[in-house]
Amino acid sequence: MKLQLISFPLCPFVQRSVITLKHKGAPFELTFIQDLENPPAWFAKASPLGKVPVLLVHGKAPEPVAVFESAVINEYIDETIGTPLHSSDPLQKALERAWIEYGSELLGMQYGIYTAESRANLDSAKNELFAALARVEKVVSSGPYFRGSEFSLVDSTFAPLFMRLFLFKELANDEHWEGMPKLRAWGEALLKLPEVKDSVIPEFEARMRSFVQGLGGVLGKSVS
Ligand SMILES: N[C@@H](CCC(=O)N[C@@H](CS)C(=O)NCC(=O)O)C(=O)O
Repeated sequence: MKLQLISFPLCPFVQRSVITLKHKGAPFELTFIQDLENPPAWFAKASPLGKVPVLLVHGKAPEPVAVFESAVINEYIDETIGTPLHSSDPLQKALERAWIEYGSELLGMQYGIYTAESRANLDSAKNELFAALARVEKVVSSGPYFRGSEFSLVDSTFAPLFMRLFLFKELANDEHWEGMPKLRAWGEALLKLPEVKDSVIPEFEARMRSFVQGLGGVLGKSVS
């Protein structure tokens, strides 16, 4: 069985699956779609919503099976490769799935920060995201990972968010962090992991900065 992950260079959702695959030490091939607005026909066929990630599972059948949605891809990887990261306790598993869903909402809020067109809108977008993060501060363990000493799928889900938050000085140095010491320590621990460091393209930081500048919002104007 060969695994082929369909990616877009800066996508945080794809990054979650790359982290999970790398954490598991699973071999996989990464295929980039460079223009998501004009994707190749095979991609439109494989991805019902036209979104990445898609995991193509090449098995015995002539055509690969296309699994879509990052959270579902991660659970498939978790169930089929190595030691399970999801808890075997149904209640703990349900809670972790819920925080994974929550993490996806936070990525949407982060995008609102990139696109805010005035200082007032940027401040309000930042306040919204940090208020949402404050709820995570209440449930995250005292470290190093979300659940405690064991890495879980919540960790692969949140690492791309932290990577982007710490990239922009305005967000990394925001005063809200002072009230969220566990969250900050969690993010810093995640970003030290090799599977997280190696989950992006080598020119990630420069491309991310120029992507945000290209969006034309206030944050992009403050990025050098
Ligand atoms: N819920 C999806 C979200 C994936 C997503 O939004 N991917 C973006 C790139 S980061 C995408 O493919 N956008 C293309 C589009 O919306 O047409 C997941 O978790 O996999």
